[in-house]
Amino acid sequence: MTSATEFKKSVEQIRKEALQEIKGANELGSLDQVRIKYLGRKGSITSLLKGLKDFSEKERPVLGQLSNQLKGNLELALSTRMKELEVAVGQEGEFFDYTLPGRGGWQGKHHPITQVNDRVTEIFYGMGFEIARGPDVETDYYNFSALNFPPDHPARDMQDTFYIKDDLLLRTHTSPVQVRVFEKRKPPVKIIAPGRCYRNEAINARSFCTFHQVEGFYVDTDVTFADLKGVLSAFVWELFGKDVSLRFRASFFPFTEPSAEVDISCVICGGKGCGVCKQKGWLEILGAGMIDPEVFKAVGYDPEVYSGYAFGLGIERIAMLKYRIDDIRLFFENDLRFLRQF
Ligand code: 2NM
Repeated sequence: MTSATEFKKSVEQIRKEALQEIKGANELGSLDQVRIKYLGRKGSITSLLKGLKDFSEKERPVLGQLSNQLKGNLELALSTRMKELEVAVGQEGEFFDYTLPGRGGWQGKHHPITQVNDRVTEIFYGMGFEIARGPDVETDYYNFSALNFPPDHPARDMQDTFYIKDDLLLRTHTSPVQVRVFEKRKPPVKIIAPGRCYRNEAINARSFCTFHQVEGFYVDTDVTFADLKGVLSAFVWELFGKDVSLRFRASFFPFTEPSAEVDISCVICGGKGCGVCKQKGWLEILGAGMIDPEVFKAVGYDPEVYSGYAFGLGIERIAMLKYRIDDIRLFFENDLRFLRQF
């Protein structure tokens, strides 16, 4: 049985010893031993608190408060010392191998549509075509009237074209760029116009509200349909290889006469017939023709002096064939799991 005075003495004694040992601990392991010695289940402070029950009701609160102060005191000293030792470990003890090679960053890439657009553009550039661009927002004149679309042509319907105002619309093809070039320049002109187009169509695996076109034309004093066949054949063979055959089918466009749709032998099955070409052995990839005299009249070229060909192709269509993609919407979702494959 100890007296209150003796109890107070041993509180001070424990405080002195414990603080000294905490200060003296030089690594986290020995510091933890100090913690166990004083604050552990069988530690000196724990037994001190247990001894409180032997004191009178009068003495107990004062002695209890003293013991709790001691406990708080030591806990603070322990955690302070622990932080000091942790910092020291980080600065001196931990092994850092600065000869290790760095972790490579992510390599960015061009979107597959950009890649195909650049390739198509490069091929025509190599055949002497200049590159022209124009605005995405166009007037009815440049998008339709100057290109010989009659006032009641279905493409002019709200159902097919995104109108901004009465006379302002999102271009449905890149042909208005041609009209702007014709207005500014005199033949010979040999130009391609790559760019984004917009159509108010029902969205599905095959068609989307926006897509990319490359259109081209050549106007001079004696341009013929044979020149058109030559340039398109050279383009197809450069893009898909020499084994591919071309087929020109008669067609209709308001801005060309005669007009043709150009098929290539199926790049998947080689022409035998498969799911991609729907057993036909042929794939449509281009529209083309000789520029209609009405277009020349609209821009002030004399159709008696000049002739020219024009053609247009869809970048998404070519990218889908090249990479065997069956849904056009994948190009516009920007899902990295898709884009990282190109
Ligand atoms: C196509 C198909 C056929 C075309 C015509 C013209 C212009 F302005 F010179 F008359 N530009 N593009 C044309 C002709 C476009 O795309 C399928």
